[in-house]
Amino acid sequence: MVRADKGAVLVVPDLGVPGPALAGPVPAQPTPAEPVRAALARDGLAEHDEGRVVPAVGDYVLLDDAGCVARVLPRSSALVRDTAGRTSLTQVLAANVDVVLVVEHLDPDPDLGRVERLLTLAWRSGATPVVVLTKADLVPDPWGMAADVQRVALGVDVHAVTATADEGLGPLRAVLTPGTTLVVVGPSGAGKSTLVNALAGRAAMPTGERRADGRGRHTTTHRELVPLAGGAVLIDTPGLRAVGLVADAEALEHTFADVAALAARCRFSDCAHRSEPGCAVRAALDSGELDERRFDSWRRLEREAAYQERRVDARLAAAERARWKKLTAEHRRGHRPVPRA
Ligand SMILES: Nc1nc2c(ncn2[C@@H]2O[C@H](COP(=O)(O)OP(=O)(O)OP(=O)(O)O)[C@@H](O)[C@H]2O)c(=O)[nH]1
Ligand SMILES: [Mg+2]
Ligand SMILES: [Zn+2]
Repeated sequence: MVRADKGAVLVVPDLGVPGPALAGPVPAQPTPAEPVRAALARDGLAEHDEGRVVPAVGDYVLLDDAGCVARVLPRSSALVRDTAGRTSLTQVLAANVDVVLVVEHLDPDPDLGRVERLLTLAWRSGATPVVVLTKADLVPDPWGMAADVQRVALGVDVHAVTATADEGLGPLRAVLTPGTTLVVVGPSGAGKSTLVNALAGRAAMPTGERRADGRGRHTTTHRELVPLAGGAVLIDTPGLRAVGLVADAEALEHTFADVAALAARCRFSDCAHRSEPGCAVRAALDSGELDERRFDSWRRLEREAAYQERRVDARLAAAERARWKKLTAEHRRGHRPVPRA
């Protein structure tokens, strides 16, 4: 099985898992060449260019005889984030992942809004999210804190772990079945690489000390595939600074199933949940059934998703206009009177 990794391809042991068939020569493992980068350079593509499928970490790729990427195979899932760049709207963080481990530290306190944001990203990817709360050893009541996080992670398994002492990793190891791909996402310093190393049973990724203010140092600077002896694959990623959301209504409804259920009970289907009569969301906020933080978080992510959608629409419209302009110009050229000889 050949998969795209940081600028190269990596041969992941083929364990007879149903997957795309490979054509062409399979390079010896690990591949020292840089076929992915070569393909990008050849085609003049940036890593997150749109309009062409550019290999991302985790992609299955077909190589040509020269060992260059000839084709990226269709993705079963893709973890995508919004980029603020002008030339590109989205960036594929990882492709063909089965499980997204949303990694959040217990010390400093977990950021519930960030967990909700990453869960939405994960739901949208098509993979199954799992929340991993790290540094359980640094807090007196990790289970109480995990219960608080569980309240915002509906329908998602939440585990508190101490990766440095190999505590609480059992349920995660159970997920590492042959052929399964997991990606870790979360802020810098949360302990993603430490977790990857603990699950891999070797120091596959360098880890970093936290700064005095508890923030991370952005130790991991690229995304990397880490194949495990048992046949599962982990993808480590750099700490996400600000994660732009590429959400859709469905992903948000997954993350905020409680709010969505309330909103469905409002008298008006286009209720803005401000002061409309018969607003079930307002009633839940007033009674304390729904807390303001979660409501605000939902609102913010909904706004972002709507903005993202408008941006995509505007881009599509601009592309369509450009296409027509080109067609019209070609048409005119085609009908230009031929000068007499
Ligand atoms: N006490 C304690 N420290 C931990 C635990 N997990 C990770 N750490 C420490 O947290 C620091 C940051 O860990 P990393 O694994 O480098 O964090 P990261 O999420 O990969 O960070 P970036 O690569 O910057 O995104 C290191 O000093 C780890 O030893 C834990 O369970 N308990
Ligand atoms: Mg790291
Ligand atoms: Zn309402």
